[in-house]
Amino acid sequence: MVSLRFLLCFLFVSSAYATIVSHDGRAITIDGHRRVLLSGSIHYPRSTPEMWPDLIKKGKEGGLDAIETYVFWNAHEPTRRQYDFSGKLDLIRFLKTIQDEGLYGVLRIGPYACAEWNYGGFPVWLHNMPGMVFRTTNKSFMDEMQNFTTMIVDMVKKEKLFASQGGPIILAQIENEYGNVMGPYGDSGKAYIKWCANMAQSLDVGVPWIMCQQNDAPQPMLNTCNGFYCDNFVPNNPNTPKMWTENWTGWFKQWGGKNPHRTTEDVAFSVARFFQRGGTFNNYYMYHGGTNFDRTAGGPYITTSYDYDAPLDEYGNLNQPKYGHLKQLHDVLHSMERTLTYGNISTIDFGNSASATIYKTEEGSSCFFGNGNENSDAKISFQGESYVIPAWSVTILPDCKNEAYNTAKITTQTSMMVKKPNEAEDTPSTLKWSWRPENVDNFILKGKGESTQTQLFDQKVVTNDQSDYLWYMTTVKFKKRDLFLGKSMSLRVNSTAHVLHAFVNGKHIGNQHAEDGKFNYVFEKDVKFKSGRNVIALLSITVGLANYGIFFESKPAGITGPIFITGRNGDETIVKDLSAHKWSYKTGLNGFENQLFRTESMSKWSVESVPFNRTMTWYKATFKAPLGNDPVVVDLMGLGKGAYHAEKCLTNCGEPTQRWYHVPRSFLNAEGDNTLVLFEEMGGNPSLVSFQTTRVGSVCANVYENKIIELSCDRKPISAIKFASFGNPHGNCGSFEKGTCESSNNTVDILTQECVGKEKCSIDVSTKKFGAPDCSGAARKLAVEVIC
Ligand SMILES: *[C@@H]1O[C@H](CO)[C@@H](O)[C@H](O)[C@H]1NC(C)=O
Ligand SMILES: *[C@@H]1O[C@H](CO)[C@@H](O)[C@H](O)[C@H]1NC(C)=O
Ligand SMILES: *[C@@H]1O[C@H](CO)[C@@H](O)[C@H](O)[C@H]1NC(C)=O
Ligand SMILES: *[C@@H]1O[C@H](CO)[C@@H](O)[C@H](O)[C@H]1NC(C)=O
Ligand SMILES: *[C@@H]1O[C@H](CO)[C@@H](O)[C@H](O)[C@H]1NC(C)=O
Ligand SMILES: *[C@@H]1O[C@H](CO)[C@@H](O)[C@H](O)[C@H]1NC(C)=O
Ligand SMILES: CC(=O)N[C@H]1CO[C@H](CO)[C@@H](O)[C@@H]1O
Repeated sequence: MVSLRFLLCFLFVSSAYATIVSHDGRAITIDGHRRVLLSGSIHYPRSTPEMWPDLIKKGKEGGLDAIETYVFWNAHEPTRRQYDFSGKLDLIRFLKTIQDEGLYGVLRIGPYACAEWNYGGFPVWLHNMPGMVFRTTNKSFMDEMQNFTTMIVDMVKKEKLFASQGGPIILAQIENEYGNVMGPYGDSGKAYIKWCANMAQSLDVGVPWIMCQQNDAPQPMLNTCNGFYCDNFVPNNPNTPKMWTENWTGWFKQWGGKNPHRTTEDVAFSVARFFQRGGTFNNYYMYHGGTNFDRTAGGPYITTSYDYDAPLDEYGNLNQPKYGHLKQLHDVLHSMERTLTYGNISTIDFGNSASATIYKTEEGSSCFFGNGNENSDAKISFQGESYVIPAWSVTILPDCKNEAYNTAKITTQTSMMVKKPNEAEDTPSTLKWSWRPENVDNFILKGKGESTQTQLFDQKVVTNDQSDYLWYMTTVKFKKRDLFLGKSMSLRVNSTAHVLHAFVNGKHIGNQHAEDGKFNYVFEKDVKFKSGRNVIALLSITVGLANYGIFFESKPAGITGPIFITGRNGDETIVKDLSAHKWSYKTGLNGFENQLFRTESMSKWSVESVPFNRTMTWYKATFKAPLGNDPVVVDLMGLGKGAYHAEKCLTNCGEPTQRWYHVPRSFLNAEGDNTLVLFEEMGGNPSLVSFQTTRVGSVCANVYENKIIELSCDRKPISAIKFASFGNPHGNCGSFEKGTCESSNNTVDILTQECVGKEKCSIDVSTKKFGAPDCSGAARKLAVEVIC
């Protein structure tokens, strides 16, 4: 008896703890069962540990099975062999939060991440090691990559977080999108991929490894697809299931660029199409994009906001209807898991890009009707019934009879987010500012730095990426009788500085940055030099290091020259080549060095005549945290850096490219004072800066009859019905208008009774409730807008 009980106990323990993850040509299998897996990317350092449980819970409620993340090497190992896993870098805590929510994890170790992350996740010290070449068979690189990868795997194993140990992680990734760039690496690239595969395999994690965008991924690595559409993707081995590791839910935003948007219908179409064509694993890139805190944005010129138009917005709010429409899709796909992963597949081609795919098992069949034509609806007949499939859509019929879902028909509410002013008590509506200049005299007047070289260096080499700022300074002497003195002379700088400010003899002569996706540009300004000693000071600023491309690690940043002084006396002449002059270097700004942003900083600030439109200026204000729990943003309207350029401007001209910055609640003292410190490089007006909260302002729906629609103000009561019409209303959320036919019932009254005062209400859109207006036989719909 005793031994039997012991045995049972042992069996229980082993089965409860270890999960066997494998795969065949159809799907990932978990404990022997083929699975339909829906996964979403949430990068832990792009939110805070306080936000993680809510984000992951919303992922689960949105129908996800798994959360995927990269691991960010340069964040964890900022200095060689000195590690940081604290706060939002606490990878283990993030993985345990996934586990606590009962979801699976997908761990993309890389350690190359790309991800619009500074330098693609590579540490800059790695670049500065002698003879270093990234992502090829360079021994120094391979040693460092193996060292970091092994350390991450060991940490995760120690906490028993791989599924093989009873943990949540079902898949791991080595390298990342290497197939997109590997051509120029030649045979070394091929050898490197083999080495990556062997190295990963030797780490013995007990779950499959994936290699995305890698057509020659050696077995047993699984090659997978990334892109906006992956329905035509074919894995490189019949035993590899069709997996989509990056389905882009939107796109990232760049300084000077417009707000990226990918429609809900198109995201849903691409996913449904992927499953129609035999896909079984899909990951949304991103499910929550979040924020590039600190100096983590990649580049150059990627914004701090990494919202990505994802199903959860930057602050963690539901981005509706995207979130809800995809949740319904996930529920339908999960309900068909068995037929999708075990059914025999057959297709019917109806022509004009319309097709049906039937998944058939002994127990029953499931169908997809796809219409890949962007302009015309398809009318098809299937097993004696006729169906209309709207243009560019997929209809899903779990029983091959009844339409359960169509990607183009949204029955989820649209939420309009609003920003509200800070309502904290005794907070004046405007902030009270003090200021001080950045102390630049040593540089612009004296040209004095920390080290001197007779060469122009790449910024990465000098700063080790410890700062975005690097001064390059030199002195030039002219004699009274110098030919060009007093005539038209100019300073010409070939620059790869992301932003350049130039000073001559203490005077700011101009600034410039690269345009139109180019890396380099020529800065040229007329300058009056004096006889005797002249000081040239160039401040080079990085705005995120390159994160993608062939040999991207060696793309220059900073002022790599050449630098000339030219003169005009008839034809242009080069008066002096300064490239091999004595250059004095200084990393960083005084304000950062003196930690002006620390509350305990002793530096003097002035409250007198706070300047506007002044370059290189620090501003400081204290404020109270906004009341309540809504996410907090600071509105940097009025500040100068990153504003749209007039010549390229289409919308929001003169406004900053990114106006609002997320300030997570955990950064704030809920009671007492908080301090905001700003550094304005270009010149701006801080009097327009304010703190706000963001929340749902109004909610809309626009659905055909015989559907049920739920309206919710996200845990706040619905306060009024702004618009409602049942018939053929038109327009969009915020601008609905009545059509030519409308129910005579008072639709607004009906909805007021059902919804106002409630946090959510469910409306049965039927003629029984709203009456049956005569819309000449066309389907009737309800358009409604409620105020939260
Ligand atoms: C690669 O790594 C080795 C270190 O083993 C180094 O000495 C070598 O010069 C590196 N660079 C290239 C281009 O091979
Ligand atoms: C990484 O390298 C250091 C030496 O720099 C060594 O002590 C450590 O054991 C290595 N870690 C792994 C996991 O190989
Ligand atoms: C699926 O295909 C196999 C092989 O052609 C066949 O033996 C089996 O009966 C089919 N199953 C169904 C449900 O049609
Ligand atoms: C300087 O930049 C200009 C314009 O980009 C380019 O034509 C020129 O070749 C550059 N000079 C050098 C030496 O790189
Ligand atoms: C700011 O200063 C620049 C030149 O220093 C000037 O061209 C610009 O008009 C000023 N802007 C405002 C808003 O005063
Ligand atoms: C709406 O109108 C229909 C018929 O026109 C009527 O039967 C129904 O009771 C009305 N409903 C309400 C709530 O007024
Ligand atoms: C493979 C793929 O779908 N690439 C797309 C990535 O996104 C860019 C920008 O939107 C598209 O132009 C590419 O076609």
